[in-house]
Amino acid sequence: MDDLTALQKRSFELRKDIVELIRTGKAGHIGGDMSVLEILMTLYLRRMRITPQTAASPDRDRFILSKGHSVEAYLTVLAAAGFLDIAEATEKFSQFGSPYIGHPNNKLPAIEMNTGSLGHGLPVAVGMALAAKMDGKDYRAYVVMGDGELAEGSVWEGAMSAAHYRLDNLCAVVDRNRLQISGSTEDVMALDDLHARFRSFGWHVIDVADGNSVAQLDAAFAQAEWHKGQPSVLIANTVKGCGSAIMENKAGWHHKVPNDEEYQQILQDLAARKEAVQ
Ligand SMILES: Cc1ncc(C[n+]2csc(CCOP(=O)(O)OP(=O)(O)O)c2C)c(N)n1
Ligand SMILES: [Mg+2]
Repeated sequence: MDDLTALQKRSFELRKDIVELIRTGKAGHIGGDMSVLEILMTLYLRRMRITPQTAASPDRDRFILSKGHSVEAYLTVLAAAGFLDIAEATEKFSQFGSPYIGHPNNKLPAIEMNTGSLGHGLPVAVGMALAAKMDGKDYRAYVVMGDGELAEGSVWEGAMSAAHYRLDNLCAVVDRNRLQISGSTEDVMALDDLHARFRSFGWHVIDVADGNSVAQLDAAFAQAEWHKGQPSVLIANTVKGCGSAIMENKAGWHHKVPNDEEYQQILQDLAARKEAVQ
């Protein structure tokens, strides 16, 4: 089995970690955790130049999870990359006084920015990428946004400035799961043709047909690294709740703690999906 297939298989173990974290903390945005997981895995376990040893280096790649409500997936992947201990994070998740709170907390290693109020990650990532250019450094800046998040006007101010400054060291990812908190993005605030919108803002657009495929994401991030003169955006077509049919593509699973029966079903589904990866 090659490395990418092994990573794809591992995604189902990490999905189980996410479910355990949410059940212990009695809170969590499970749907968006499941859609964004492979994006975070590909970045932290394949592409980004950052390790626990270099987390404070001025040359590290920068990352912002702008859709901060997916913190459970983020903690799980940070643990898989060696930045923190998943058992400790699970035990303390959502406890009073704990650093493992319901949105990213920059008191933890590798977390650059507290997020949760949607629409702020891209503008800050633009500043990071611009700073690299001004300082003559070659680190890259990555930001992951939700598709519902794109209704925030600040995203488009950031998009405009990234193209203006030709920030080819900036790569944005849209977790295009087609749902936001209360229903379909196309009903709440329509985005299509999203590719054309980003192109018209001066971005290099890369479509990722299956945004839950580590192999497809890995190739797309590589393409973004080669592309010069423009910022790149990956439009990653993901499945909200990916991993179990009871959660998939259902707006009601945006924020939800699985009950005992749902929990058993999810574990069964994750085991079957893991088995099916060859
Ligand atoms: C400025 C702001 N407005 C509203 C919210 C409440 N909120 C939390 S998650 C969410 C939906 C986001 O949808 P999307 O970006 O598509 O996330 P995903 O589907 O990946 O979970 C909303 C409206 C927020 N966190 N910040
Ligand atoms: Mg969404």
